[in-house]
Amino acid sequence: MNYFVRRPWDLPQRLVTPEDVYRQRKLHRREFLTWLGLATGVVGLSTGCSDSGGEKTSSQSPATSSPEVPESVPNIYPAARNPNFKDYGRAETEPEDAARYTNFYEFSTSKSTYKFVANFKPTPWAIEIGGLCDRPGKFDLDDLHKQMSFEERACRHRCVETWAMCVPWTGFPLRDLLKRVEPKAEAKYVGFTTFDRPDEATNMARTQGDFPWPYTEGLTIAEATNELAFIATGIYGKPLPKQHGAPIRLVLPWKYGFKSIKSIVQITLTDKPPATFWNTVNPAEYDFEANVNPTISHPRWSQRTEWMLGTRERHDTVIYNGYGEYVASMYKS
Ligand SMILES: Nc1nc2c(c(=O)[nH]1)N[C@H]1C(S)=C(S)[C@@H](COP(=O)(O)O)O[C@H]1N2
Ligand SMILES: [Mo]
Repeated sequence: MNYFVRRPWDLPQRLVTPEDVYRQRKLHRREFLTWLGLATGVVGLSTGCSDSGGEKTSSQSPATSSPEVPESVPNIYPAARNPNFKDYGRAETEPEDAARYTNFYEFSTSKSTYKFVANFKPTPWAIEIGGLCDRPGKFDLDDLHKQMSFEERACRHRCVETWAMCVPWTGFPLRDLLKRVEPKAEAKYVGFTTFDRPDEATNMARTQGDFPWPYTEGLTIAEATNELAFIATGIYGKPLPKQHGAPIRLVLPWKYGFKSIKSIVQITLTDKPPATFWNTVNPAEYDFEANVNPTISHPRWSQRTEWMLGTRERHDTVIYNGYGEYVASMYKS
């Protein structure tokens, strides 16, 4: 239901540029940023957005509606691009197109999650790593920024819903982090958990009991230590905007997007497959492995093709999202 109580600071709906209008106009990057500048507060002060299922937007800072840099920027930018992931084989997605169409259920079931992230506090941040390892510990993000070796990777991303994007992530291979806790030989799986803060994430608060919060994901140890499994703290040469999973997330370009868990607070090494969010919600539609595969239809739609954020260009979907040379050997049974 769309409802809102008009307060003096509420602006009429017509002052809010809806996404489809923005798309039709195909605004230039510069124009768009100007628009954002002019619109400071407009997006945030509006309520009852048409695509938000009646969710109310709280007051927002303009930074949350754009890919602009939040507060303090660690001096890891620009990170050198890894030559193995130099380009996409397709056009890069415009930062605004990626930032304005995101999945982050903790904040909203709409794609406009950037409108709902104002109360989320991604600093300070730490990740606890434990389970079957010899050196469990808590890793502060500020320390990781100093200690890890950062690189940039141009990666294709494919959501199970058939949208796709090509974006440059900044971060480090997941295996570089796992190495530091010295996994035991019995560790066969790696589980990941997102923050559990309903006070900062309204949809999480609203859907307690309906969804198995907090969001969780998992990989086999072989997948987690594959060169392609990446931890990102940045996108487009800047720290992650909140809606992209600030301040630290997973990037698994050969798997459907839901595996690439955002805003990670915990990593656990286990000997059994960990329960995962979407697989728990609907195992018939979302399997644990979830490798991109055009020949296996989702029960409700085909996976043969995909469309790019922004341009809406269609492409044939490729097995393992085109990353078979890195990962196919893991799935030969
Ligand atoms: N914690 C958390 N992580 C998440 C999600 C989510 O809802 N919550 N959505 C997933 C889905 S379905 C996709 S496609 C990607 C989207 O990443 P992006 O929104 O940064 O493009 O994040 C994944 N990680
Ligand atoms: Mo997704």
